[in-house]
Amino acid sequence: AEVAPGAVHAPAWLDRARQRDLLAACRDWARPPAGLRTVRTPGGGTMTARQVCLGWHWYPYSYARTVVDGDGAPVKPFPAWLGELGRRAVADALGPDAVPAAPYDIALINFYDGDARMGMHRDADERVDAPVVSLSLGDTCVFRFGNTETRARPYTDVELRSGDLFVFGGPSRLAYHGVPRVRPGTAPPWLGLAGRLNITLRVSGL
Ligand code: MD3
Ligand code: FE
Repeated sequence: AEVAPGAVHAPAWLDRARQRDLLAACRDWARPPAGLRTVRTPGGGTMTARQVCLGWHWYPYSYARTVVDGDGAPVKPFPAWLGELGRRAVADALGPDAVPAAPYDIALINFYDGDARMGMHRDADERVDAPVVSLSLGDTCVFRFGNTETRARPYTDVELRSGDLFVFGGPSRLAYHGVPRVRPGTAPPWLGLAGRLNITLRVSGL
């Protein structure tokens, strides 16, 4: 379903086996060194979703090859298979012409537990306009897709469930978006995940 120009939601894009495999990979990536961390913003706040990065390490508001705001370790490598998954996702959602020439080289993995949320923001730290690929695992969330002008209304709320794909390209690449709530206990029982996990794949242009 196209939620806005260039923003396509593909429910249940990952089958059970692929969800389980991706979760197992995320649990592995979350281990130290360069594992799961709490993100501190320059204003002194902390993000409630914790994060692990592959390929390039994101910290507000830049990218580095080491975990500059954590244990200082080199960021984990971005695996080729994950880039292939990203290209397939873009081709399925937006068509083969939308697949970027440059390879996907960043994964940001956000873990939401308890009351974790994400405020309205834009992703503007990448140097190129390649589509962002988002994959959700675990609990259902309310994803808020806004506009390119302001973090306020108008916006569209969409429920993202375990296995869903969302691709943000074209004019949607710079839209405000956020996660106002996660619905606890809604993860599929066969997955074995308490909470929610979101994997975004990006092209750095670096
Ligand atoms: C629209 N993550 O990592 S995924 C983020 O569920 C982020 O963890 C949320 O916002 C999450 O930056 C939302 C959907 C998403 C991701 C990246 C986008 C939507 C986007 C980039 C541009 C436009
Ligand atoms: Fe974002």
